[in-house]
Amino acid sequence: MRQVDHPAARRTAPGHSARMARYCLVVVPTYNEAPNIERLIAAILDQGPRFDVLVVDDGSPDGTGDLVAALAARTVRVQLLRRPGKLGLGTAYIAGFRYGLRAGYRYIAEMDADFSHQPHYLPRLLALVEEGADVAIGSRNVPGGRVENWPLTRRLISRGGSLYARAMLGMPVRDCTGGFKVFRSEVLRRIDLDGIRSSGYAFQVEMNYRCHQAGFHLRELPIVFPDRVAGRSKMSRRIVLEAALLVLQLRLRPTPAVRANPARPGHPGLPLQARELGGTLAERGE
Ligand SMILES: Nc1nc2c(ncn2[C@@H]2O[C@H](COP(=O)(O)OP(=O)(O)OP(=O)(O)O)[C@@H](O)[C@H]2O)c(=O)[nH]1
Ligand SMILES: [Mg+2]
Repeated sequence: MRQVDHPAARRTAPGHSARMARYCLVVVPTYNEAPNIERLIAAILDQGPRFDVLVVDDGSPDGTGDLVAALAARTVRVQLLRRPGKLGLGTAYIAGFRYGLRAGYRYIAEMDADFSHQPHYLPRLLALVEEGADVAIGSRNVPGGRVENWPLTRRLISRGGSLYARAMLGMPVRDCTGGFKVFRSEVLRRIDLDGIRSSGYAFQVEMNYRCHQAGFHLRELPIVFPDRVAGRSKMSRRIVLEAALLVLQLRLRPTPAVRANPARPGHPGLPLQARELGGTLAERGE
């Protein structure tokens, strides 16, 4: 099976010039998303030539990785990062972000594979960062945004969790736990990704917090968020608890939001460092 982890090596493929090289990479973490993934990738590519897709698959037993590998063999716009087992959502995002930085993408997006994050919002999220925001967040909790087909308990956990995180951490974000976002690459270079240990909802809260602390401008786009259409949820009580504890931890012991930058003091962006961008997943213990 082909593992595609050096897209730059294939950039000279015939027909490649028609696409907009390395503009926005959409990182999609997957674990057992075979019923969704092909349709999702097609829908993302349909949003226009500015969007490429990177699937970060954790050895899904249902063959998700093989489905993506077949698509990746046909177009450079689809890329696949395979990890040997279920290593967690947080490290999957980080591996995807590093991959996008290494490949030189200008914008890096993240979204779930289950169609709760609808691909047609991607151009509008991208427009927000093109127009000056540093991070654009697909939000269920601003006017015009909503969740569809979720049971009351799940709505309460989601809404309550966002209110709690916002109040405790003073973040100007109404949907703190959502994972449908577009970042300016500079933001991901500047944030200390090595310092992020959390997964699941906690990962989203921590990223928002660090971005806000670092002075980046976060904007929310109202989205309609339907429940997943196929496949199984990986949500658990543990994930909710992890997020609740993380908020307390950040409140009590705020950690530096950004990496030190002796080379360019006072500059909002950091030069790419060979160690960070060249390290393999194995070296990083993933
Ligand atoms: N690579 C990787 N992806 C994961 C892992 N856990 C979950 N995912 C993916 O992360 C995305 C979000 O997971 P979901 O199960 O949809 O979690 P959720 O959106 O909070 O829960 P539902 O609303 O019930 O779907 C999906 O695309 C999953 O396939 C993991 O350990 N590794
Ligand atoms: Mg989901």
